Amino acid sequence: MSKRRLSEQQKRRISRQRSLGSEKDTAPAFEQCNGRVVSHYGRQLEVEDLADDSGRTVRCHQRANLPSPVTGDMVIWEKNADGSGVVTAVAQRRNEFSRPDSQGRQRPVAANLDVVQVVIACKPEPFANLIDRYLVAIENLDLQAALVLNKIDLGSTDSESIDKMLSMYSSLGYPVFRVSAETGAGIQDLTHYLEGRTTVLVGQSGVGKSSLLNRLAGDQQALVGDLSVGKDKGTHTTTTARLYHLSHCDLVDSPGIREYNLSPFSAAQLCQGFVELRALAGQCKFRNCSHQSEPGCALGSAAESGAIDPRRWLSFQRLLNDASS
Ligand SMILES: Nc1nc2c(ncn2[C@@H]2O[C@H](COP(=O)(O)OP(=O)(O)O)[C@@H](O)[C@H]2O)c(=O)[nH]1
Ligand SMILES: [Mg+2]
Ligand SMILES: [Zn+2]
Repeated sequence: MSKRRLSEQQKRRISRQRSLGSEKDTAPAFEQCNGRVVSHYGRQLEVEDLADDSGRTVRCHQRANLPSPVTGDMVIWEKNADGSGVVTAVAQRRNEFSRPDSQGRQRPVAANLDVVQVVIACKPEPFANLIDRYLVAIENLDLQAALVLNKIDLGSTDSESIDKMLSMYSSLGYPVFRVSAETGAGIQDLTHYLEGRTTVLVGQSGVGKSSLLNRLAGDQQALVGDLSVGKDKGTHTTTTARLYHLSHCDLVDSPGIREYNLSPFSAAQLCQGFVELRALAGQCKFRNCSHQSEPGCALGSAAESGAIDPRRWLSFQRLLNDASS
């Protein structure tokens, strides 16, 4: 057989790839999709049938050669005779939020988002750099970040410094909310902000993400109640992100993580990720400035003059120290 001729197997594979839209230019548009991935368990997907407003979901398998869909992905699926489904194409993602797995590989958590809401709590207290790490990741993905302090009903031994820190983030332009999922304090403002958007809740395990989801669901709690809060109930929600349609917004509850142990950012990603440093990074005396106490460093001068918050500067320096290149 001539080398230039494709084998029957190759031909079949190519035509299958085309029909499945696994290539960028053949991926279906959102309008063509009849399903949205609500959650996934291994290779099994729970897909919302978009044919009507019922919110009905179908258990689907995915065709083997498809890129792994994640929560929030728009898909085309077909019904099997047994009532289950098969996902045959995945639309090009508008964006995705990813984080490293235990081996340090970036794994997408959810796709097609408007906001990444970083949840912290008075207890457990956020560990150093956590918020800045999240913000660097979010800024580099070109997503909108918002900060939520939960459990304000508990107070904190250090509530003054947490408050000062949040005010600083607010002055950088980040929306900041102080709430209690327990008492409902501050929830109205947050509800207002989330309206019409798709938001993923991220943050350390135990900060109250699932509780917030429940509180935000209000009288729709039945929708999420049995699946979210607690260690014993709905165990699958602790291992995979899940999309919920509330009457006013879409929320993705993500599994808790003990730490946000990112593979190190590059220096360029850090400059991009610290919004107050972004514009300064091109103004250093040396083009290859490492921003670690070189003469003529525009960032260093700004820090010295007090134009940059000392805590943020310290955090930037620490992350720079671990920078990959
Ligand atoms: N006091 C208080 N406890 C809360 C609040 N929100 C959540 N909790 C508790 O914090 C624990 C962890 O909540 P959970 O929603 O499972 O956190 P997740 O791991 O981030 O989803 C649970 O025992 C909740 O009852 C709050 O606003 N105030
Ligand atoms: Mg949870
Ligand atoms: Zn510099």
